[in-house]
Amino acid sequence: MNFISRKPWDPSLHKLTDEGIYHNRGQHRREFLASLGIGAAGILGSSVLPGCGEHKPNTEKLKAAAEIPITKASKEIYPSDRNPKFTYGRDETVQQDAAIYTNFYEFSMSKQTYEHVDRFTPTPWEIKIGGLCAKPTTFDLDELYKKFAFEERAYRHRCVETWAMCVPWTGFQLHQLLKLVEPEAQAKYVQFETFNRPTEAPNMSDSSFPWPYTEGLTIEEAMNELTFVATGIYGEPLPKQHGAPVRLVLPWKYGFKSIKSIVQITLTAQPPKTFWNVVNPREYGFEANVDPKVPHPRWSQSEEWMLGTRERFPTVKFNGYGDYVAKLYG
Ligand SMILES: Nc1nc2c(c(=O)[nH]1)N[C@H]1C(S)=C(S)[C@@H](COP(=O)(O)O)O[C@H]1N2
Ligand SMILES: [Mo]
Repeated sequence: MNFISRKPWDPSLHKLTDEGIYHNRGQHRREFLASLGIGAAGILGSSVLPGCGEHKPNTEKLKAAAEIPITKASKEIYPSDRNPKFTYGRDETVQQDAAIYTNFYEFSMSKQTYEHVDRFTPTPWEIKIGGLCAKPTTFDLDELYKKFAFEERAYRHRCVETWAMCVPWTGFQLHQLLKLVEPEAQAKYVQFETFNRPTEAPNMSDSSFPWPYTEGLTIEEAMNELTFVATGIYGEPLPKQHGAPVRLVLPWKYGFKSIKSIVQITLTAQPPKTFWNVVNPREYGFEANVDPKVPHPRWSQSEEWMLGTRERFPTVKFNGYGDYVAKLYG
C-alpha cells in the first residue's frame, strides 16, 4: 500500500472521553459543519489552519462527498442508539480527521480520496446475496433499513499501515442477513465484492489492479457478533470516501478486510480470492488479524498512531477484541 503519502496531522484540540462524546454529539457535529464553513467558525478551524505543512481540507469537496440523498426509511435510523457494550477505551476520532484520511483505491491512491469521488453515485444501490444458500436475495438500501436491527457501535479501527481511528458506525450484524438467505451446509466462506464502475471511480482505469475489490471471511468469522455491516458513520449515512452506501466493519482485522461499497455477497465452499492477497500475497494474508508480534515484511506492527492526534499506542492482539474472536483461532 502507498506509504509515501502518509502525512502527520496536527494534534487535535478535541480530547473528549467516550462519555463526553456520547453527551456532546450535537456539539461535535456542529463543529464539524463549522469546519466546513457552514455556520459560525468553530474551534476545529484551528486544526486545519494552513502553514502547518498539513493537508488543508477542500471544504467544498468534503461537503459534496457527504451529500447522500435521504429516504423515508433511512431517516428513521440515523442516528441509531449506541450499543453500550462497545467502548473505544480512547478518545473518539474527530469526524473530519477520519473523513480526510481514507483508503479507497478505486478512487485514488492518495489518502484524500474524498477529492476524487464526484462522479460516484452510491444511491440507488442494490446488494445481491447468493451462492451456496437456499434463498438468494437482492436488497435495495431501504429494504436493508427496514429489515435489520440497526444500532451504533463505537469501534477501534487499525489499518495495516499503522494508522488507527475510533469511530461510531451505524449498521447491523452480518449474521442477521446471512440467516435470512439460509446458508447451505457446504458454505464455508463468504466473499464480498465492491462495485465495478471505472466511469465513476478514476483509479479503476489502472488495470494493474485486479478490480473489482474483493474480500472474504470464513463462515464462522462472518457469523461472529462483531462482524458489522455499516451504512453510516458519526450518526449519518456514510460519505462516499468511507464506502457509501454499505460496507463491512471488522474491528479485529487489519482495515483492508473491511471492504467498502459492497454490491455482492457470495457463500462459497472454497476460500475466495481477496484483492490485496492477489496483489501481494507475501504481504497481505487472508486472515489478517491484528497482531503486534507479526511484523509486516516492510515495517513493525508493534505500535499504531491515531488519525488527528498522532497519539501512539501499543498494538494489541486482535486489536483488543480477543474476548469475542480469539475462540475462532484456538
Ligand atoms: N473497496 C475498497 N474497500 C476498502 C479499501 C479500498 O481501497 N477499496 N481500503 C481498505 C483499507 S486499506 C482500509 S484501512 C479501510 C479504511 O476505511 P476508511 O477509509 O473508511 O477509514 O477500508 C478498506 N476497504
Ligand atoms: Mo488499510
